[in-house]
Amino acid sequence: MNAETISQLYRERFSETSLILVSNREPYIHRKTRQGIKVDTPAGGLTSALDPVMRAISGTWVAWGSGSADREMSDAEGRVRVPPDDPAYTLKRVWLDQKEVDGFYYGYANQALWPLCHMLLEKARFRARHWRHYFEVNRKFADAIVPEFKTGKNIVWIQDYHFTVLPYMLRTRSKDVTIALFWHIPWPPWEIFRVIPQGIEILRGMLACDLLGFHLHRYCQNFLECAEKDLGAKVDWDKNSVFYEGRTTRVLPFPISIDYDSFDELTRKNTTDANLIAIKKKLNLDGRYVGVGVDRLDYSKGILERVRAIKLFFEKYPAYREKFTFIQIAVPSRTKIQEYNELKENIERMIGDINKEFGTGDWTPIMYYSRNVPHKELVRYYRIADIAIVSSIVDGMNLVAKEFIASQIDENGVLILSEFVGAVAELSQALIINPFDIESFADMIKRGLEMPQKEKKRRMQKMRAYVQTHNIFDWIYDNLDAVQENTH
Ligand code: GDG
Repeated sequence: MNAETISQLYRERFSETSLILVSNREPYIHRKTRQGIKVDTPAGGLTSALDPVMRAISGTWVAWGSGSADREMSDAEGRVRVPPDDPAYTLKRVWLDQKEVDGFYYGYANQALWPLCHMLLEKARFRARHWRHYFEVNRKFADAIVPEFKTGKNIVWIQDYHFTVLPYMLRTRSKDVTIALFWHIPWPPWEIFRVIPQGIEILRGMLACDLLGFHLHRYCQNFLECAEKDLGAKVDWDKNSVFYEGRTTRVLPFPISIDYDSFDELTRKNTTDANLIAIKKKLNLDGRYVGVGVDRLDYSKGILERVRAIKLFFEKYPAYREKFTFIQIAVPSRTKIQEYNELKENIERMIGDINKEFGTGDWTPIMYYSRNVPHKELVRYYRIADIAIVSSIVDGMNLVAKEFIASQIDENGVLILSEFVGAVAELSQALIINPFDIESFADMIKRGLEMPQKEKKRRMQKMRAYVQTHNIFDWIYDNLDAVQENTH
């Protein structure tokens, strides 16, 4: 599948069905700048992959209007036609004040649900006022969505953990609408989930959906167990479905992926020999092995564990000092939350100490960039790397691993991958590590750097073939296909 085939298919299939897509982040953000109003498109793979689909079927996208010029550019109902230069569908913005953003987004979504689902209970904060804002924001979204229902069939496709109670709110207002929700992070085992005080409301809210999607079968099983144990819902384990309050919800796995072709193409365009020579020269990497890590700065990504393993690698294998440089790109994220700031400080301190201990006048062991790097630049780092390290301690899927693979156009890179990321099930040709076992982790870095050329190619070819044929458009197709089976 690619953007064009899927768009063609859906133009026909959705001719009598309206699709309303719901996400926290919007696909187009209007920002005031000194030079006037500018439009940003978030770099996220999902928004850019869904955009052509929404254009083809002329749907409605409902999201939080977060840009400083968003109100100015929208009508009284928050609607604006997008893409701005070639309008094809409607973006409906929901307005949130600072208190709501703090409670709903920074509070409940990212300090309660995020750590809970990543099984890091010591980081979870369950505050009643955060829950109140979360609930109210979900209601605001419901108020924005209902007027968009058209006569005929309506499908609402909700993205992520920001909207657990929204399905129930929509269902109470319309029995006929088809509702699906895709959950982008892990779903924890019942023993963990039961800790959250609002567990019942959350499960009940989600079971108003016709379809619930998770990355992995295991997350589906965890969800079904919670529904059975906490709600007493009737679970059909063979059919992956739950019967609750007179309706059936199917709970299915859809492993997400990336726009492989775009990544491959972006790499071919932006990583000419001249580009790569220039970047290596600029960073003083000539004649050295290079490793790369790219992450949103989040405690689930195992950045500290990675840095510890690299330190041990230099201790155990001193011959690699001055011969190997690791480049860590860590995009600041959720910086209003103290936990995230502390993590940033810890990472920076640890890298500083390592650079002081091992570095020389001519060589920095770990180069650290704490900023958003545009994708066309990111692929250059992926290309100059002999190894990429993804060492999350828990991760729903992890798209960086798949992006690294798509950018290995010469099939030379080695992927070192944590056994705790969802993507590991599909990428068995990676070198698999346990990020907590730093001895073996350090040894695996050495193995990656010393892997014979033939083996590198054999492994990378297999993974590239897999990601190419299991891309983001296949994922969209599988989701919408399953949703359409459920349309009322
Ligand atoms: C959640 C789940 C699941 C990173 N740095 C830069 C940059 N990035 C982009 C990457 C990649 C994305 O951010 C990160 O995606 P991940 O999948 O690794 O992680 P989360 O953000 O935590 O996403 C995850 C995902 O949802 C999808 O369902 O896979 O498990 O946690 O696309 O390229 N992009 C740019 N500059 C950077 O510096 N442009």
